[in-house]
Amino acid sequence: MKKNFGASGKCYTLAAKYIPGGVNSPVRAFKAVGKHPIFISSGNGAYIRDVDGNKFIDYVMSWGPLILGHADEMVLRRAAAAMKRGTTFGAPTVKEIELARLITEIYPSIKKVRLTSSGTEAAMSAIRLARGFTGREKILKFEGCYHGHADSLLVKAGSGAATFGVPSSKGINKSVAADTIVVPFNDIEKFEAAVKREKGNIACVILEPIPANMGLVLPRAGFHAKIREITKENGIVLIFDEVISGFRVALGGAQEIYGIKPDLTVLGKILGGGFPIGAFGGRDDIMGLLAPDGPVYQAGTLSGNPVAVEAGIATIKALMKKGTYGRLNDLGGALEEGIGNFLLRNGVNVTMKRCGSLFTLFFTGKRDVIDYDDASGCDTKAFASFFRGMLSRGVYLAPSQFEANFISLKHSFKDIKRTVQAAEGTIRGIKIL
Ligand code: HOZ
Repeated sequence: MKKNFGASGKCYTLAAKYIPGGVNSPVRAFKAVGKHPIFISSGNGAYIRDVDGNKFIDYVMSWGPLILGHADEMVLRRAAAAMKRGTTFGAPTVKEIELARLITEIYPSIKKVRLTSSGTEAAMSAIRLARGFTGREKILKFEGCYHGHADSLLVKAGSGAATFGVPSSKGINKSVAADTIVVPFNDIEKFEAAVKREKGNIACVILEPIPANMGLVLPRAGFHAKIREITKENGIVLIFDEVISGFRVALGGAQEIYGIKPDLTVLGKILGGGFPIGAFGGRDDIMGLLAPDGPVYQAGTLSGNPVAVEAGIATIKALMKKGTYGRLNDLGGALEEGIGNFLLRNGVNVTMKRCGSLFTLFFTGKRDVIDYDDASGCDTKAFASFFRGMLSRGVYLAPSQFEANFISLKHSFKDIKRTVQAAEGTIRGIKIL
């Protein structure tokens, strides 16, 4: 069980000389789990190997894109073929039409879609578009929801911002932050009151319909429907950020599950099959305001990159095959049942939240977790011990209490069983508040 992480430690020391914090995205630094990060050398299916030669069952899966697992043969083949034809042109390619058409067929709320290079860019552009469309300045988001790191969205944000206690980052002008209204997730009364108070000022409401950046939090019954109703009544653009939930909880994302039609949708992650991509799309009349058709500007050198587009098409087509979401749900169910039974038998105060192949274990004490306040009340020290214990047992989880974990189609029931055993062994040794 004892693993050697010496080579990763050396890499980290060297990386910190040249890269702030030694990483290119904060949550990767493992700071919240009291360890230096492991440096990855390769990935295959459900597994990764680090530079020390340790092998892990991976539940980070690059934070969501790898629903088909690492180095999926078909995605590699298609991406390699695309690369041979040239890696980028800064000009339209035929495959972009195919991906855009696929998206509009799978997401009936999306009539037109524009591709970007990341989810951050897509969310930022969707906000600008909503402001351009309504002529209003304020936006409303929910506490603990994360929509990338554009200024106006980095207010009470989840993910790494929550992990490191800077949910509202320094460097953001007060005037920008003042235009972002924040209300607790799952609290329809506070939402309604905020809309009433700001009557006529709110351009858009943006939410992760299934928040996965404060750990995984599930929406209360009827929450989305009420938001849809209120936004419609008040001429507010409703934006679903489905960067994580899109193609993950169902092919058509959370909007398919809950039967809601947002005005705009933000996509990313799985859409690029492991390559950088983002997208935003929605109603024809709103998307029609984008340059060059309209006055709202948005652009990008690598937008619609041909390699990412090809990998995305290959991934979506694989997901369209019968039984994929059933299998993902069965794997998630087996994990939940295995860990849940153990927690119950032993009276452990850990709550597991799951939606299909997404899950988080909250070290809560006895409470349920329905919003950011609940999540941030967790015993993060106990979580850190859990993380380290799992790592030493060969299971690589998201290194923060405020993130979700991802199961891929390459995970097997044997992997799940091993993970349950590792969790049992680890949790037994932890003191939880
Ligand atoms: N924002 C990602 C987690 N929700 C982290 C991205 C990364 O560190 O790769």
